[in-house]
Amino acid sequence: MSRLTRETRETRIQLELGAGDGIETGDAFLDHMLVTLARYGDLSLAVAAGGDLRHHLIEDTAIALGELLAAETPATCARYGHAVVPMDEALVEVTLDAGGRPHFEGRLPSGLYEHFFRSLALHARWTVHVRVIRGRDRHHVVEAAFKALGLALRQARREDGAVFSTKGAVRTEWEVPDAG
Ligand SMILES: [Mn+2]
Repeated sequence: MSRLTRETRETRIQLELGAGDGIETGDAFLDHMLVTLARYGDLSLAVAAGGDLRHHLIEDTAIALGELLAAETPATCARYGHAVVPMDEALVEVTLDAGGRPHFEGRLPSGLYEHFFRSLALHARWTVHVRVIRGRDRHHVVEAAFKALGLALRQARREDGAVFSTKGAVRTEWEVPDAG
């Protein structure tokens, strides 16, 4: 099990991965999305978080989770993941490369959650492409995006026994940074 605590004057985020249980951020929709990501991504994730503003809480949770996943994804992972998830009228595709190339492409109908996806991708050192194929209900579109990300990262983080790169390396080892 690994832990990460990130504390600033704006937020305090505590994460546990591997044997974690319980997600409590004080924001019901963020909790709902993190529970979804953990379930679809096969992450035993615990989150205890709080902050001054919803924007800071969502952004800093994404940063902390990205840093923890960067440290806890094996260099010999399958690296790529892809999923297309329907949720009623919404249909969202996520394509993921966990090979140490931080990049985000895509639009979500929520600035806060587009920011979450970008912060998570950059801090996890993933390439993430999100494509909203269709959808009218913002809740459905964002939730389908979290489900698709979870399924994609479940594939990408799976141990594959060898480094999947023509360069022979996907990244060097990363330390989990200190809070701040
Ligand atoms: Mn829902």
